[in-house]
Amino acid sequence: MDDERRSLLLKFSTLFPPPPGVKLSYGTAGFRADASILQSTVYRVGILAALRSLKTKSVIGLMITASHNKVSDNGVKIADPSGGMLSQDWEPFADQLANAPDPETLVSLISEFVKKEKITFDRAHPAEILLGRDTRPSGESLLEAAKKGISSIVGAVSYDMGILTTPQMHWMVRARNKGLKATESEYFEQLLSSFGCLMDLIPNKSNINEIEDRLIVDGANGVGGEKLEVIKKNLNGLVIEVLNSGKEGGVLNEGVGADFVQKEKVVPHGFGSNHAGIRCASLDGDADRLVYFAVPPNNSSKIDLVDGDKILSLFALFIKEQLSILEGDAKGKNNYRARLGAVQTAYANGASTAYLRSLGLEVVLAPTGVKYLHEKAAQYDIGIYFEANGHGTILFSEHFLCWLESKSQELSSSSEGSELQKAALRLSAVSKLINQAVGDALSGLLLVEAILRHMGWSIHQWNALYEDLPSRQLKVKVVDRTAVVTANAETVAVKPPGIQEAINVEIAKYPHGRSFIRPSGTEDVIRVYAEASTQEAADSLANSLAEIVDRFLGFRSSQ
Ligand code: G16
Repeated sequence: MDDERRSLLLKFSTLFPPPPGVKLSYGTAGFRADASILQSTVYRVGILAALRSLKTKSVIGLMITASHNKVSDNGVKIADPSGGMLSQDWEPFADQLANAPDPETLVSLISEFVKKEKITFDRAHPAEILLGRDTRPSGESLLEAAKKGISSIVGAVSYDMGILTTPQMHWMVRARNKGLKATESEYFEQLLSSFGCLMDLIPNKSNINEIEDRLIVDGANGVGGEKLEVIKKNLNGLVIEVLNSGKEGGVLNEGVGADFVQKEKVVPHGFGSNHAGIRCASLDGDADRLVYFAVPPNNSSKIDLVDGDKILSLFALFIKEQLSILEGDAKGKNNYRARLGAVQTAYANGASTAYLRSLGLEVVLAPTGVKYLHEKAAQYDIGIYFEANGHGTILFSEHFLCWLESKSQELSSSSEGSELQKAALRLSAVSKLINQAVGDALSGLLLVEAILRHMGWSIHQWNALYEDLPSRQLKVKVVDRTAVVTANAETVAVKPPGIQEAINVEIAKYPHGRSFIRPSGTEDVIRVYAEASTQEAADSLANSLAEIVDRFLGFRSSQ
């Protein structure tokens, strides 16, 4: 690195000293911590984004969000050229950058890395970074730190895309690198036109009249509700009412939002028995997660939760149906048997995995974090991945989309208006509606709504696809969460020694018991999951594991 670059880096980095005594890690979805200690980290991630752009000669995204975390937290993550998460082989460098104790160490780390990765500085091809943030009050000043980090690399340019959902940022980066226009209006346009196309293809239009056309959405007091307000008036056949939009004075993710609804299984703030019988959905703070729920008519705060596993099941059923229609083209010249697979995590309810297998799908497990699920889903012609918490999407391979395109052409001349042609058109519309870069609550919601109308199903009929095994999730604060190390897609704890044996003894006490622990990658806690044949048994198994965590790791307090 030449002297001009070195001195610019040194000059700016002295303005962003790291917080003393804090060690941060890139984690499940980027760096997350209390916003007050993140200036230096975000500044350094700005540098990282510029280097990543130079290395890949592509546009990179930098998003400031802490998604489901409390409002006082914030975070930062990178969207790679494909629109997916930062390549995992750059995560150790991200950790080193964030934790470099002083400007000199930081600059020599960067220098060595630039050399090792053969990153070249070419004034004709500067680094380009799209910037976005969610609605957190700390976002604005953190964005300034990111801009400083980017401009610490000579010639790098950033474009502030404003307040966005995280999936919008991933979508924009993907679109830009494909040479397409990538503004928010193009994103909305793609969602609206593909949703409209699916609605036009509904086989029995009377289905639409049989189901409630109203959907009440809990916006988590975050960015998702705001964006839904923009598009809702253009959705024919769907009436959306947004509660907890953030305008009513509620706090982001506090007693609201997909994480709260899925974990606590109670109505979010603002919902009550007046919503009984109406389909309800909940987004998380940056609208990358989606769950549905129904409020029971009996004034109880408990809800019927329709989680990410059920969204996955609904999508799988619909796609399988369309593929089966196409596979039945007896006269077709250009037939193909697509490989359809589902990816879940250890949190997936056992009943959902059994249901997906009963549909004939291959089901594989990945560790928590969409970066792991996405990678596995990309190995199929159509790979559907979902975490139980509502984070997921459907990936279509280029190979499959090329085949679908040529099949559609064949059908448009041989079978215009046939069921075969409609199946091809539906799959093509799904591939445009559903975000190919990352899980997206807005596009997921529109796909759920279109499929429910296609099936003529109420939320209760959808929920009855299978019955969830009772489960419980807890989080336990410990002194050092990194003391827990897991294997086999987080189903086994290999460290600290002896903990898995203690867990096994507890699990053996419960019929159909299944349970695991894992360190969170977004909060400073150990997570506990338990499943058993009754709710009491699942609660008791989860509590026993929390006590084991306490015994092995030093308990502070549980929530
Ligand atoms: C992020 C990740 C998800 C993950 C969740 C919880 O979600 O994108 O894949 O399931 O964190 O992770 P952990 O259990 O490690 O804390 P979000 O919506 O917060 O970005």
